[in-house]
Amino acid sequence: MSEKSQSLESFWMPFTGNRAFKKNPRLVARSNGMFYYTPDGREILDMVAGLWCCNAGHGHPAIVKAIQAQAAEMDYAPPFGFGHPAAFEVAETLTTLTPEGMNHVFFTNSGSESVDTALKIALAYQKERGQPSRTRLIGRERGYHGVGFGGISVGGIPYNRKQFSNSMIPGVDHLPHTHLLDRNAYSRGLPEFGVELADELENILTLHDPSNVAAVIVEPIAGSAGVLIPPRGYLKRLREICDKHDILLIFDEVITGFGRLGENFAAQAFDVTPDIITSAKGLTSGTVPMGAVFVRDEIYNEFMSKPGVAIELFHGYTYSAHPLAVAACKATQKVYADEGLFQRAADMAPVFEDALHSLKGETNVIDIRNYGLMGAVEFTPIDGQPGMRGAGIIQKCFEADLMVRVTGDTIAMSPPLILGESHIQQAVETLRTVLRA
Ligand code: PXG
Repeated sequence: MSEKSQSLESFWMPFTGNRAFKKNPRLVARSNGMFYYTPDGREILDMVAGLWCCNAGHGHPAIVKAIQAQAAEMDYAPPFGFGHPAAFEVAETLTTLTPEGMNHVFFTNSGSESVDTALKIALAYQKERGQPSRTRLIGRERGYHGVGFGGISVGGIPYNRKQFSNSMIPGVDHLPHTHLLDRNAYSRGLPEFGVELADELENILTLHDPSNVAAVIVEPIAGSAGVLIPPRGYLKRLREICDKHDILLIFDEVITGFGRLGENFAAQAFDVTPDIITSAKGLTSGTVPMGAVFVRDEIYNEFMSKPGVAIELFHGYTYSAHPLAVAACKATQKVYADEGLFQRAADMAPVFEDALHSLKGETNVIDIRNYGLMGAVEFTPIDGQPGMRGAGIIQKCFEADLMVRVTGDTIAMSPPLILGESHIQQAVETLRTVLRA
């Protein structure tokens, strides 16, 4: 390699402290199964599935083969006004995984695009059905819905909004977050306290009048904010309030979809059916960028019920249903089904839970929480330097051959669904050693 090609300067890295990273880069060059490999050959246990996405593990031969074959067969097909058969086929397969009555899917290329697509569908639907005053959107504090203007507007992570504060879409309110550390610390599975936080939705609706509200969007489990599990009964209550006022409920399942919680979607894990589900990540096991937005039949049918054959929704992407993504998706879904990976996630969840909770009492640990194969350990922040402890811990973990995700002073884990008990033990004992050092 030339001197120039070795420089890290040209790539402006996303959501990364570029200067800190470039002084001390954490590079991975190869992956297989549960592991990444550094350029110098160190084996790193991947307890985040890349970035919450590689649910089938890395380099699954059937998925690799499908992508290679598709690249040779047809590189690209225009999705506006033309189609390719596999896109329709995979759409039909995917809608067998959704709750009943959700049989239509719009393809995107990422979670952010899925969210902005869902918000636009919700707004357009309200107009289509003759309720044009329903324009307001409701998100939640600490919610993460990607980085589009819609997503950051309904999102509730202060840093993601601060640099763009004057450019949010108008008419958005936020529910309170549900992270009640003092009451729910060390909950296993759904926390006991906090269902009443859903009632704040009624207050927001009273303020604006429900006839002005289009949709509520929440992550069933908030991922980026540090794995915030919904209090028992909370999502059901949100659903009831939305039903009462004829408001759409959107579940952002970019992380919770495709087996993460031991079911197809969180909708099934929590037995609450939203009107729209956004997804990405596990859809293709992270192999090729792809997102999908699932809608209830009533929504799709509303758009299709008007006379004429004109375009029903003025929205779409050059790469919607890209052939490589479709091939990857089809192969990924087959791997999930053939290998029973969602059930495997359900089977491993109690082992994961016990191992994580064994860290209770370690230095600076103030909370441990988990559901399915999502888990988090929260630490006391260093005085006046929030986030510094978390940043130090992931660096030390990486040096000890373990990849975990950090958000503030919380370490999150969201491993590939193929993991075994030995991986769980390795991860937890590595973290324990790091915390004791
Ligand atoms: N919604 C949710 C719930 C997500 O978790 C997105 C939307 C956006 O997806 P894209 O594909 O546009 O990135 C996400 C993405 C983290 C982290 O810090 C989480 C995500 C992305 C990057 C980092 O944990 N989730």
